[in-house]
Amino acid sequence: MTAKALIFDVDGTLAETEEVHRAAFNQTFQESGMDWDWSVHDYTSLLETTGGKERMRRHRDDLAKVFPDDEKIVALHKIKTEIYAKILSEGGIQLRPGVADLIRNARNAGVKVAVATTTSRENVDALCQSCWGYAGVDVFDVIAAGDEVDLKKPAPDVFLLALRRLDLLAEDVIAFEDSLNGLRSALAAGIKTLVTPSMYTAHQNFAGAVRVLPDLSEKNLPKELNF
Ligand code: XBP
Ligand code: MG
Repeated sequence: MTAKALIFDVDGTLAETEEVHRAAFNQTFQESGMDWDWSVHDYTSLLETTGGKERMRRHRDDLAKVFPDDEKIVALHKIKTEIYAKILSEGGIQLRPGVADLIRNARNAGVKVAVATTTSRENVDALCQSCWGYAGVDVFDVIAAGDEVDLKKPAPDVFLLALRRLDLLAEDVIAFEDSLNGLRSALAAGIKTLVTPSMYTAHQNFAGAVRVLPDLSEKNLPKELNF
């Protein structure tokens, strides 16, 4: 399983950020005078829809409402992104075990590291600043974000974009994902994928993954990834 690059999902894989996203959504709803308030249970099911705007549209449609309309959802999502960045800037999150070492060791060994995420580049930067103290481009060689592609995960688009930017083939890389939508996306791009389930995805079935690991600590990694 030798690789020229590692491609990481962000939410749930680098850190348990979905709890921060959920808090940011709920604060947005409250500040906007809405009665939406997503519990962990609600959010587990809502996460089947990737992307924050798409998730809000789905919730509105589930309620069979017309408000908030799509334009309002774009405005709500802007507020949510600001709140998310603020929570992270206050030190609201830590990387999952093994992530920092794996990324540092890979780079030191000349293996490239990339991101393929549903969230925005803005949110990747907020996480990198909070956890590494650097912008995303200083932590990763390549960033491919959800707002840069036509179709979000489980479509392969964001992984294909990461491969193009790395100038590598699918067979040259390994992906790291925490969710079934992410696994499907990476597999559809033809990429071998390791899964580290997160708090919202532990119940999912990861058939097709090369490994399912509790986390990315050195002791759990296949020897080819102990750089
Ligand atoms: C993560 C997501 C994202 C975040 C919110 O999926 O679906 O939508 O929940 O981010 P993955 P935005 O980990 O598979 O990439 O609100 O910026 O869309
Ligand atoms: Mg994820």
